[in-house]
Amino acid sequence: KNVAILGCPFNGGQARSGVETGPLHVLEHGLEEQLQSLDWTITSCKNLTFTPPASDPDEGKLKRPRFVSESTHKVASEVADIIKSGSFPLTIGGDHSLAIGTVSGVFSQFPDACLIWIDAHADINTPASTPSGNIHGCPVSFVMGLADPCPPQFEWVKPLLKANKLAYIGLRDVDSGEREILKKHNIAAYSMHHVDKFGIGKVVEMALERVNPDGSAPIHLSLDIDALDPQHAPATGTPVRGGLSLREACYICEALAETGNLVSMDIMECNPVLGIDERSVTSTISAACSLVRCAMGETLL
Ligand code: DIR
Ligand code: MN
Ligand code: MN
Ligand code: MN
Repeated sequence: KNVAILGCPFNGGQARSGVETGPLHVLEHGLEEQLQSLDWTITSCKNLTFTPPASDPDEGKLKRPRFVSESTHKVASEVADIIKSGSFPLTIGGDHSLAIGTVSGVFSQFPDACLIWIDAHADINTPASTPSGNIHGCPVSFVMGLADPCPPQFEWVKPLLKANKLAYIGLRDVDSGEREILKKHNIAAYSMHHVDKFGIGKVVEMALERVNPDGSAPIHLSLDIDALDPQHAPATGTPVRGGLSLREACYICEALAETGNLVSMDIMECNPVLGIDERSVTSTISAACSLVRCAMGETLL
């Protein structure tokens, strides 16, 4: 069991600074030691550096397109290299636009993989539908090739993700343009309503059945900490009330670990600067570390 930790102190996909300090806080919380005690060998632990271009005018509504494109391109090649070297890429954000890179890297190496996206938001806005212009609300549309036309800065992004290989859990703040996309492409999307109605166990089972019916596909997990209810993870850029309990989110991670098919994970959008006090920062970071441990084999008994 080899893991390579990729710290991505990147904030260019949204407007609130501080999210770039997420990786440092997560590592300072002792994540490496925690993974070692789960019998993982840490083959590398590096922090990428991201430098914004001198000039980065909007592309249509999209903000900081060059910075996001160059940064995520770098992440894509790092993630692909980690997989080639036989390690599990654990990518720590940074904002969720980074997933343009992680998903591109994973799917370049595992073309038949599926993607489980745990988030309050669907992050599937296109350059046309985005209400904010923040690219962290768009990464899924980019890796599916729904951005039509593809913004010139992102021509390197290949449409590697098919609609039937994507499932969401935890949604509760979905823009109207995103709803149309989810419906049009018949994407497996489980909102908090479904979690309430069926329970988290059944929801995970249904999600996996949709994207991975024969149970053999490699799985990439992309986890936005704002999927958690703000009572458990307050220090994040776009908190939305009515979210997953810490146990529900841990359960998702445990269930994915149990499949034995998890090949890569992202933990994104911890913003320590937005914690109102030390306790709210610590609870957010410690929740993030718990989720990673659950996905990487920690069990309660
Ligand atoms: C909104 C918010 N859907 C947008 N998205 C967020 O800006 O596209 N994603 N916060 O994490
Ligand atoms: Mn986000
Ligand atoms: Mn989110
Ligand atoms: Mn997100």
